[in-house]
Amino acid sequence: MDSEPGTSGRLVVDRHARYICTFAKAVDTLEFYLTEHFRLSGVYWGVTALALLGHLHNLDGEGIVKWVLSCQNADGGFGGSPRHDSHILYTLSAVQILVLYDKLELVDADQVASYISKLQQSNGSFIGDSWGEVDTRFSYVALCCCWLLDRLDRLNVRKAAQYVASCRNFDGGFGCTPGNESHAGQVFVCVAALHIADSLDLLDADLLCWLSERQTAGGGLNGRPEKLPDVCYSWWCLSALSILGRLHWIDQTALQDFILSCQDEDDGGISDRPEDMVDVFHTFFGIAGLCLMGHPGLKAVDPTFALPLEDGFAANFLNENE
Ligand code: GRG
Ligand code: ZN
Repeated sequence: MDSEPGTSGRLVVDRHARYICTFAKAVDTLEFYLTEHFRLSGVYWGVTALALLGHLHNLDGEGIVKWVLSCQNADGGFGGSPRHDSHILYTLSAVQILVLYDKLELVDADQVASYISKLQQSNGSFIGDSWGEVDTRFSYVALCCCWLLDRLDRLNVRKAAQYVASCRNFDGGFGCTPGNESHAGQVFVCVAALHIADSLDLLDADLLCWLSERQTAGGGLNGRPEKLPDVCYSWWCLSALSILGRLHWIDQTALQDFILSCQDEDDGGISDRPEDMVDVFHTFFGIAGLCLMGHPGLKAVDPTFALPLEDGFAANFLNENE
């Protein structure tokens, strides 16, 4: 336990695990009702963070898997909660949670892949749901989901990659659609999408030194020029740098210190920046960022699929591309 004084400056693993478990069990709070529409992603952030902390056993996995399955709709996709309309984002969260618990066989992979393949447009892009928004986030999600389901052949992968490449800007970064401003979140989804599509040749890794410029004086990373640092960019930037073999572009000691300074050392959880309120999203991305930097006491994370590497699920994929 971390009950003794002097936790300052080190990761309070047990307290973060306790924070996530307490949050998962709090079903009568205002926050619980306000987050209903994206709960499936919230569960993915929570259970993946717990797995990376080595505490996955602290939650009722069987109950979680049953709840995930109850979010699936007749069209094959998943909604953010039971009886919510399907969206590609929650479909990926569902698939990731099932992979984490090694229960992917409980879904009909063809049905889920069919839902995703219908979202691909003639120019290779993807819409997120029946409302028609296009975003490179959805390109990544489609490729990631179909890869995890072993159904990549259900997509036009080359066209998907070409569309993603068409969202590349003069500064080397990527936006959500062609011509849109570069943002570190979009850089992650585009680099990871091109990785899955085996099309990293469509980007210029050295031009992506834009990512190294995201580190601010306090060690934290921001998502675009002139913006404040935020713990979640530790993931969005570092995962892309890790895929490109350029983690050394960042001062990792300074970034780890920044993430540690965003911990609630008493009650656990990590916030976006020092002194702010903690939340499960930043707790997950802070821990996952630390994992990418090999922080002691944490499991390794896959930068492309955002899942623990422990079970070696992606090992063959990574080896093929090295
Ligand atoms: C499996 C890890 C994983 C992701 C699934 C949803 C998704 C795919 C990716 C999201 C990528 C993305 C766009 C992340 C950025 C999120 C974020 C911090 C947005 C905030 O943007 P602004 O403009 O913040 O509000 P700044 O920091 O620019 O002020
Ligand atoms: Zn953030």
